[in-house]
Amino acid sequence: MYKTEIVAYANYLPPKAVTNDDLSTMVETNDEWIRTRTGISERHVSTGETASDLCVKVAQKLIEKSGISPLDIDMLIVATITPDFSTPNTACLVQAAIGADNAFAFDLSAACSGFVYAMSVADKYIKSGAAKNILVFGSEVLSAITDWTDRSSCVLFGDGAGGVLVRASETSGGVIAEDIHSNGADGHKLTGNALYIDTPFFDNEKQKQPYLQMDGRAIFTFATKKVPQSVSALLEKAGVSKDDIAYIVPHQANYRIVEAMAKKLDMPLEKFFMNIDKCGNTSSASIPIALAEMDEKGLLKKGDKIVITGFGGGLTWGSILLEI
Ligand code: B82
Repeated sequence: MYKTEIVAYANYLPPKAVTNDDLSTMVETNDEWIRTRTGISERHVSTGETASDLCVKVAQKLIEKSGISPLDIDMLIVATITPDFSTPNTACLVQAAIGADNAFAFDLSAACSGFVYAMSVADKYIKSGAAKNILVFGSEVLSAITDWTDRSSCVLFGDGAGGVLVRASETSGGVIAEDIHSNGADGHKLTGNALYIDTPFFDNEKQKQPYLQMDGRAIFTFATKKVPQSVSALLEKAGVSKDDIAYIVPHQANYRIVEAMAKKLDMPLEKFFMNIDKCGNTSSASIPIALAEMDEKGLLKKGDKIVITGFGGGLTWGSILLEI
């Protein structure tokens, strides 16, 4: 059976950075309040770039870093909750832009767990022998579904994309184990961009709900309970001890969530990679953006074991053990 090896990492943030001070001129908030509650100092926002545009930038870097011919790419998966269109899917737009003419391409919707889910899918295609080279992305333009008049939510989100090239390998390493879950019954606790039906056949009396909305307390409790459980279950399945993990790369939702997770797992906070200060919460993009930054900084060392763990709307959550 093949192994799913990550051969290249890349990310792309739109150039416009919006600081907490910038936001304090738009809504009643301030830098100290935002930093102490979330860990965020600034976020990048699109000035017109769509989720596919961000992915194309990432794909070009992945192609350059790995030397792969676009014609050798078998499959593209884009995890996103902010696709350019309902159809064509974002991944097809990326396929066309990079000339991956032999690939098939689709989007995956699992909110902030999207990249973990997409890696799980890619892993199955590789392990079955159905695909050899796959581009896996997380890409979001959350600014388009953010209520910029709501001080409790507009300070949280950012735009960006990250991705990896995974390849069928016969050597050791790659995706070792996974632990993935959903709980649709609590889905209403974190929602965004509801389909609005108002037609000649139905006069909708409700308001449109285009924006991200969340029951902060409830999902904080969900994340700090379920994610440590998932990481523990993952390590137990794989027979790997916490001490053998070089880094945990969590979805960058909120600094305080990660602090609580570290405490519950009884692991040092330094093992949890964080870059929320510069990016905010970029949903499905946050883990691959973090991985590419870690790669650039030389933190991903051959043979090291790391855990990526996502949690978000759905509700969805899941963890994957990777050997670099
Ligand atoms: S919060 O409710 O305002 N809070 C926790 C009590 C502040 C410390 C809050 C804030 Br601010 C930001 C994020 C969350 C949160 O719980 N986020 C998530 C939880 C689960 C899954 C995804 C997320 C996410 O934000 O992406 C709470």
